[in-house]
Amino acid sequence: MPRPPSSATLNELKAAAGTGSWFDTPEDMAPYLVDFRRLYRGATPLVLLPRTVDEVSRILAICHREEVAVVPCGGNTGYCGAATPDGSGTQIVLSMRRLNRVRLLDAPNYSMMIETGSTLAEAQAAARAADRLFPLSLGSEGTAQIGGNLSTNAGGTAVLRYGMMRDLVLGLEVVLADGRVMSGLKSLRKDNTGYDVKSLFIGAEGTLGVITAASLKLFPLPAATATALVGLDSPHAALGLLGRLRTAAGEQVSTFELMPRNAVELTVKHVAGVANPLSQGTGWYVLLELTSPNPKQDLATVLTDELQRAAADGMVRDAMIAASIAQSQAMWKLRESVPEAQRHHGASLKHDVSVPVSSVPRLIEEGAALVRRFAPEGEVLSYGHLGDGNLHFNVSQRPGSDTQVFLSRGKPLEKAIFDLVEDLGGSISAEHGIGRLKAEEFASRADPVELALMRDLKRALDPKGIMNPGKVLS
Ligand code: 2HG
Ligand code: ZN
Repeated sequence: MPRPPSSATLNELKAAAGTGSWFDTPEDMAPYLVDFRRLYRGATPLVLLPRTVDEVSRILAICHREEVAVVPCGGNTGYCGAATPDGSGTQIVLSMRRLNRVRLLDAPNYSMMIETGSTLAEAQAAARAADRLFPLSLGSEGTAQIGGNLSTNAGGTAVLRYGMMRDLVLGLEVVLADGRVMSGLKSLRKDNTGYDVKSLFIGAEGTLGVITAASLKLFPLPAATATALVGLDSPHAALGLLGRLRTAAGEQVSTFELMPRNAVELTVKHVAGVANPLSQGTGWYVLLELTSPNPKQDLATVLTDELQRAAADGMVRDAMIAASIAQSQAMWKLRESVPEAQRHHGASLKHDVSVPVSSVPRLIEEGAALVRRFAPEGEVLSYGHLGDGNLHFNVSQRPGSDTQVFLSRGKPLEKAIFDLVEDLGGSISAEHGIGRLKAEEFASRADPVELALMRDLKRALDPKGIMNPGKVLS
């Protein structure tokens, strides 16, 4: 069991981080004590901001020796409270934001070694400067850090084509709980030397060690793009369109995002500068994008043909293909502003879940019936990454209803939604992780053998239980 740090230990930790690399005043520490969704508030005696791997290693060696708990923190954009300390005031916060250099960009190898305090946008920009694409893409990319993306195995809007963060990793450098450094920064596509140890730290949310640098896969930069906003009658029709596009354009289909009419309407209402370019007021919308590295590829024609065929078959009601970069950006803004619009609209209950792509329409339909039964003060706002089966099955408070009553429906509704997701062969956390928010549900639903293995791994890698206690494994 971790214990409170003595003042001598706190001084030793400050010395290990170096001059100017720590905060201990309430004003400086405040941003580290609350999570992005304001679900959790914590306390800490010290925030450390190391600049080098050696400093991280020294800090963890001290914490291990003294049995002091450590909470690693990236951009603090997570949805599950994984980067917030508990209320005990005994856990040290380790901010990674100053560890943010690009160590090597190997364009012919299509890879990049980057420190994990870099933001996702910085990683994308470094790749772009070398005429390469780092494809992970999500709304919070200007703030979210590579370390958090790795630790939550982030997803976003390009998973259909490029996979999740885990799929984009070639190697990792990790400081273990006792301060030892695992130097696994290889940049190889083929490497069959024993167990895939690096994979353990991806999605571990800082409970096994601290990832300090990563070797990431890069791809050719798109030189042709076709973006469209499509209006349809149902998620079922959207699924049909996805199948047709994949047949016609294969892996050029890089984004396929589903939004219901109320999400589009709320976003136009609440977020400045957002408009709906379609006029027919359909029940559902899809934002889709095709990309190719070949500038001669006429993707707009491929897309027009397919949309026309789909319209003739009654699958598509309305559509607009962006005729300029500005129009494409406006379509993206509509989709990416949905979470912000939902925040403005009032209280919400969120369920980041996944099911096989083919089961998404059933999830939406049967989930809506559960909301009517368990949370009548709520209205469903289910949108997300249809292309990969990840739906944000969110519920917003109806205007005029009582917030406390609505929020009190959260637990029973979540249980019912998670039961449905399990029945459909899905996952209770698709891309946001477990953190503190879902630790209990995860423990009660995970396969017992798999959970026991996870606990064994935790004990083996962090025998004193100092790494982000209470997160992932309750
Ligand atoms: C998205 O896809 C994000 O926009 C946030 O994952 C989802 O706010 C949400 O529920
Ligand atoms: Zn998402």
